[in-house]
Amino acid sequence: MIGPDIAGIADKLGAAADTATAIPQLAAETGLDVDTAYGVQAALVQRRLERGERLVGLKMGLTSRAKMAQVGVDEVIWGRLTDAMRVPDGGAVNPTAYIHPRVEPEVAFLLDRLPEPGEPVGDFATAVRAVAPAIELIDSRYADFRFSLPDVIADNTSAAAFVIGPWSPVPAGLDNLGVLLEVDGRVAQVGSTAAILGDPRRALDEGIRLAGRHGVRLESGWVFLAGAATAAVPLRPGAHVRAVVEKLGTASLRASL
Ligand code: 0L1
Ligand code: MG
Repeated sequence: MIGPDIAGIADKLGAAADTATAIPQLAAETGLDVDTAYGVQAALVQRRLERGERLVGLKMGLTSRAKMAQVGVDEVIWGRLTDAMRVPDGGAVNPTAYIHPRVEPEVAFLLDRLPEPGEPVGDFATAVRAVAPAIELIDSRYADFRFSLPDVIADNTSAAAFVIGPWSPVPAGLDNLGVLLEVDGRVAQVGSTAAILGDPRRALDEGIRLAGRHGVRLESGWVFLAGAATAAVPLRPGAHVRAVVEKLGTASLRASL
């Protein structure tokens, strides 16, 4: 039996991102399942690497109930981050370069000494060198931000850009820190790091486990976005967005007009 055309689907998703043009969902029509969708994601990111981008980390998606409810999907997923997706803290993005950008407050880890594949993270402070507040900019390449689980996995879990705030040493607890997402100085979302799988440290175990199933090993020096603490909000032209995470500080970005 002939399977889905992985390269062809990756080309469609890549072109949608490059031209900021939404496309219809692909999974049902092409017979994509979760495993094949991760193959599409690898091919999609490979296109970026072939044009000179570097793999700099991993992100977890749908780690909170709010996010799962927002998109109608109920499994944790992971995607790949490249250097071209990183926006300096306080920097600007052009919202017209995206289809329907949304922003969400996250917690980032700077990875250090990770366990062997298949092993759980024993000592978190050994595996993670530093933590930071972060903003993820997500942009589904599918029309109306609607997709099935294989669709969103193939689309690199809607990854588009990210901002990392100042790194701090790993604090004693990360499991119930207050989180705000402010837009133009007003609070748009309120949450807690507890929304990230009960404790964002759990996201690292999940990332190692789930990526390992597809032969991907996390590396020292990589960034790891543990997941969003609230639902995502649309990024409007001219908006100033700030994520505030208790004990960790802030990360911000501006959308140009
Ligand atoms: O980072 C995320 O949680 C996004 C995962 C994909 C779902 C979405 O696009 O909202
Ligand atoms: Mg996210």
